[in-house]
Amino acid sequence: MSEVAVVLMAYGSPERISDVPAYYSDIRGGRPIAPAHLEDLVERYRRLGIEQSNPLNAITEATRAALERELDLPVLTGMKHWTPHIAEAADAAIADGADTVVGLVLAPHYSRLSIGGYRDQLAAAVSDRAALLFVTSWHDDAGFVAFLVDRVRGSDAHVVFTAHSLPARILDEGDPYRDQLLETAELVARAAGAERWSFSFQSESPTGEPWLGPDILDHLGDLHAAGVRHVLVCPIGFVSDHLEIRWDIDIEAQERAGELGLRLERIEMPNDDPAFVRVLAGVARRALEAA
Ligand code: FEC
Repeated sequence: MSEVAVVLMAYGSPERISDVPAYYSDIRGGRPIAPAHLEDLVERYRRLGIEQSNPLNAITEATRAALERELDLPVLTGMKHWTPHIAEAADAAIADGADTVVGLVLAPHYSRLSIGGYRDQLAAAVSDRAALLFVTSWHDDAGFVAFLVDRVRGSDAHVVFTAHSLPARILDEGDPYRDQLLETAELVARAAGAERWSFSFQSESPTGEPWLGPDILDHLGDLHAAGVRHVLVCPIGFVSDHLEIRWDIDIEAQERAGELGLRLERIEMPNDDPAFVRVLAGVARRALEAA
C-alpha cells in the first residue's frame, strides 16, 4: 500500500505589507523592479486593508483543510512565491512517510509560464524520493464546468470570462493556455445557456513586452460601444478572492464600468465552497486512479 499525500499549490500572497518587496522580488526572479511599480503594488495591498495580516493566504488554508477532510489524505499547501514554499510542502509530505505525491495547482489552465513553473518546483523538490503524479490541467473537468455553470446560469447579463494575461510570445511557442481558456469558457457558456458572452484577459504586468489581449478594461469599452449595459464577470482562470480579483476586477474594472455607465457584477469565487472542494477532490482522485 502506498502512502499518498497531496501538495496543493497556490500563487501565494505576502502575509503583511512589509513582505511586499521580498514577495515581488520572488515573482521577478531577481530581475530588477522599477521603484514606481513596487510603490504601486504596495499601495494596492494597502488599499485592500492588508497591513499586518492578509486574509488571502487564509483562504488557501481553508481550502486545504477542507480538501484534506474530503480526501481523508494529508494535504499540504505549497506556495509558488511565498511561504510555505512548494519545496517545503514536498519535504514535509515525504518526511511524514509519503511515497506518492499528487501535485495539484489552484489554477485550472496549463501554461509553461504558470502551471509549468509549479511543476518544475515540485518535481525538483520531490526528485527521486517519491512518485510524482502531477495534474497538468483541469480546465475541462466536468465537475469544475458544472460548478461554474451554477454560478452563471439564470443571469441575463453579457458574461465576460476572464483569466490572467501572459506575454503574447507564448503563442509562438505553441502554449495551450489560451485554447484551454476558450474551451472552458465555451463549455460553461453552452451548458449555462448564456446567449451573449465573450472572453478577455486581465491583470497584465508592466514587463515591457506585449501581453495577450484584449484586456478587460478595453473590452468593457468595446462592449459598451456595442450596446451592452450589464456584464457578469466570470474569472475562470482563478479560484480564490485574491489581489487579481479584489483589486483588478472589484476596483479597477468596477471603476471603468462606472465611468462607462455599465453595470458590472462578478460571480462569487470558489474559495473553499464545499462543492468546489469536491471538484478538487475528484481531480486528485482521478490522478491517483490513472497512475
Ligand atoms: O493575492 C495575491 O497577493 C497574489 C495574487 C496573484 C495571483 C496571480 C496569478 C497569476 N499570475 C500569473 C502570471 C504572472 C506573470 C507576472 C505576474 C506578476 C504578478 C505580480 C503580482 C501578482 N502577479 Fe501573477 N498573480 C498574482 C499577483 N503574474 C503582485 C507583480 C506585480 C504586478 O504585475 O502587478 C509577471 C512576472 C514578471 O514580472 O516577470 C507572468 C498567472 C497567474 C494565474 C495562475 C496562478 O494562479 O498561478 C498566469 C493569484
